[in-house]
Amino acid sequence: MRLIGWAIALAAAGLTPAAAGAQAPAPSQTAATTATPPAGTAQDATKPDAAQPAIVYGSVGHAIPTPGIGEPDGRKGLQYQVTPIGEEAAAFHNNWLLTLCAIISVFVLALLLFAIIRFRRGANPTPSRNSHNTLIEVVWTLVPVLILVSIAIPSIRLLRHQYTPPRADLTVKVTGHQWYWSYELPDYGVSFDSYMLKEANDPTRQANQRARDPRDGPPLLAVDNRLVIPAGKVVKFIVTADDVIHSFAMPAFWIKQDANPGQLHETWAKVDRPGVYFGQCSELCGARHGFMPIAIEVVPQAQFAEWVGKNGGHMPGAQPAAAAAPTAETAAPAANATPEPATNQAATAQN
Ligand SMILES: [Cu+2]
Repeated sequence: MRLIGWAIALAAAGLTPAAAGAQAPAPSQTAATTATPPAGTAQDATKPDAAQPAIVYGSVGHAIPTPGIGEPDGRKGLQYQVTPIGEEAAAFHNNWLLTLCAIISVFVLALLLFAIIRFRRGANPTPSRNSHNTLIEVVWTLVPVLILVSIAIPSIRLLRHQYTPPRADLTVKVTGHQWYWSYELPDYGVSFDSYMLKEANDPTRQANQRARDPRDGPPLLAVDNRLVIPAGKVVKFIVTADDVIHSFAMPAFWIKQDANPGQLHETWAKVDRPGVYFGQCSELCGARHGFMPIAIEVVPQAQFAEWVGKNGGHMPGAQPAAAAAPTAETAAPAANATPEPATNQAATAQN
């Protein structure tokens, strides 16, 4: 009996809140230690934040975003568009579709009010027995058809413009991962990963991850390594994923392209206005789906060349940079991009 008593006491001790409390941090610790640190930030895990190399805001890759452009600012409607396709689509939506919706809504409301008042029992005690009126029937068939045609023509024209891109000046391969993006500029020898910048007080932030500064961009949208593209050039995005389905979405460019494992999808953008633009993964891709933002910085051509050089790349025709480090970095994402069939199926099933 005494033995059983001891056994019960020991079991109870194992289940006390204190014991549970001691075990509780384990999952978060595991998550923190297994999370991949941001690659390419050249930050030393052994040094505290203060000892990390200072970021020069305003320099290429660290331009300060303009509030209200390329980021949500609480406005109703579409973000300010900076690509020809975005401008065409926004004009179609704002000038034609919204006007049409408003006219139809007001017309239907007016008809309803007229019928309710004019034909109420008090004003119209003996209802009409008419059941057909050829003219009205022709009108209410023909008018909606004409409305649909007036929507279809600009809509199909927009699709045609969107899917017949001009010749690309630059190709960027975009790969979605759980839960970050990686970018590769194959013609320039540049490839890197891009992670969301966590807030300073975020308990999941590692010692070697720098915290978000307001100059990096809004919370949940700022990233450690932005994709930098030249202004006024046609950029072709080859979009794919290496685990589950993600979606590469950049509202100010009118881009939303699914990133599927084992498939290459293509989209494009030509941005004339230099600036910083933010987007997000737009396909539910797992637990941290909401924490894999996209940040693209558009810069003049000279600054783009500077950024390529800084990232160990080279402009086409120029000799590759002497540093050997980027070569290894370039090889890593290529290996990641090779999809493993088994993982893929499991991943797709998850979606
Ligand atoms: Cu995703």
